[in-house]
Amino acid sequence: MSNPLYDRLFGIHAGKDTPFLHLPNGQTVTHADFLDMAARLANALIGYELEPGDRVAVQVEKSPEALALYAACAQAGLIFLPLNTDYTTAELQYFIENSEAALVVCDDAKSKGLAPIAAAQNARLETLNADGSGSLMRRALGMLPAFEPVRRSEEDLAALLYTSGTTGRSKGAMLSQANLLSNAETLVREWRFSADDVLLHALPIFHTHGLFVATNVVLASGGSMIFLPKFDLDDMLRLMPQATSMMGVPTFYTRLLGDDRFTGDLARHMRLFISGSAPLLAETHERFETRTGHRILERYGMTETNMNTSNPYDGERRAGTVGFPLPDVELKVTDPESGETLRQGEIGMIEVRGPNVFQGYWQMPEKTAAELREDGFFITGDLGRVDEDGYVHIVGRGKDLIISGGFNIYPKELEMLLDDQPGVLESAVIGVPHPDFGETPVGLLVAEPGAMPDLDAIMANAQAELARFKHPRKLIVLDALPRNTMGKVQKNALRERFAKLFT
Ligand code: MLC
Ligand code: AMP
Repeated sequence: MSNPLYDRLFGIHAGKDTPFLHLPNGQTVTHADFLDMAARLANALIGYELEPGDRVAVQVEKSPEALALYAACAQAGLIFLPLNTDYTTAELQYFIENSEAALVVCDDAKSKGLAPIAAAQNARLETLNADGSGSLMRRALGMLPAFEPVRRSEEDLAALLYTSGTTGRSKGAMLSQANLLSNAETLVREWRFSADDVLLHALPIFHTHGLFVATNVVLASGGSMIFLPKFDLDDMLRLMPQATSMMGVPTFYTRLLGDDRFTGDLARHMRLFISGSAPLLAETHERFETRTGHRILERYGMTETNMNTSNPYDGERRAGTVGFPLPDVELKVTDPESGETLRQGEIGMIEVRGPNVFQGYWQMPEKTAAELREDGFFITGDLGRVDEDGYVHIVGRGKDLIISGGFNIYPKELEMLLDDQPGVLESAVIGVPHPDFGETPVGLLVAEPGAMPDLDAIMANAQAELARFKHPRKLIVLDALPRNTMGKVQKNALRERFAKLFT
């Protein structure tokens, strides 16, 4: 039976004893081993009486088993919903409820807190730990390593990835099999991935970058990955000589450059370094070339669209740009007010259309209609321009968003929490430059008349509610927030004023 995502990424490797995952302990998982694990998991999932199209919410550490769960969902026709391992129980509750997940898979340590949430949703709760232990694998190990893929079409949904909203709660981006496959196959061609590639993989696998860009490209090309649980500088330096390629957020590159052990020699045999998820400073690009002789290939994408543009494999990789629209991706720059297409060179809203563009937000037709035009163009929220040679430049964001080390933080979410704190009249959260994370959030508070907000207590409350990467790095009390004549807080003025806080 046909299941394009499973067939074209996983099924093509059936029976192959070729390496797929190289683990830091020296072990190798072959394609055949991996597919056996996935099939056992698919049998276990179906045993839980899940139906094709059901959502499987997964908050687990990166491991071969966690990746096999993605394959198992594809094979069983289930919608994979990966979640940041840093999310607190309060944050998870929303995703589980909103997606109406039928199964929640989490670490043993999280299961107690999630049990009532899953129960209220009539969802099953199973566990999978970083070492592969837990109730899910226990069950899977008793299953047969063979599973007939559930029939699916390219239009069926493969994944639901949550992305925060500028005004309210997170939105689940619905990604179809065709969205994922078309992008993976294009990137394999554009970036020349082959069965000879060994990708140094240190990204998390709960976001587009580590899951769909990195993993799907390696799967579609038949290559292998050095599969690290997280970015660790010592591991990166030790294992780079065994790799041919690396994908990372800009923080990976600045951290490598910050270590003298990272030399041109260590990177000499590498074929390709790719950066994305946040702006790579032209200065980092240049320092990297001076140190290693390699020009980093920068590309641009997002959860809703996978990858949209890329610098060329052959030809000039231009620092400070994100290259050209990928084949099949149409890109235009429009007037944010009128939606009219602007002339080449003018700055405006970047809109994209193509087989990579998602199907809309899960059960949010109004939000979908506001961002995805009827003619298929998606309004990215990124401001940019196309230069005279066709290179796309991202010059800013029309959306109020902070990107810290490649993770997105929506100021609105922090502001709502800060506004509720004792003694706080109002707040504004801004992103300021940070040497390691690129940007980091700072909370600016205005006290209620006569009150003295307890900043330590407020920070502790924020830390209890929010994932670690969202914690404000600093809280500052101001007399008032600067506003324009319309009463809107002038965040640009605040960003300028606090630009040098950490640099
Ligand atoms: C970790 N911390 C962060 C953080 N990551 N804080 C802010 N921003 C981040 N990104 C916390 C840790 O929990 C820790 O808290 C403290 O900061 C210092 O940790 P660290 O050891 O220095 O950080 P580390 O764990 O090494 O993580 C940094 C990182 C990681 C950059 C390696 O964040 C990372 O892998 N980022 C990649 C994100 C990503 O994949 N984005 C793709 C999104 S998809 P404490 O309390 O212990 O001190 C997308 C589309 C596209 O955007 O185009 O690709
Ligand atoms: P996410 O919603 O996590 O998928 O983040 C997507 C956002 O990351 C985009 O809308 C951009 O703002 C940003 N982004 C991704 N790649 C780049 C890049 N190469 N340069 C600048 N911003 C980027």
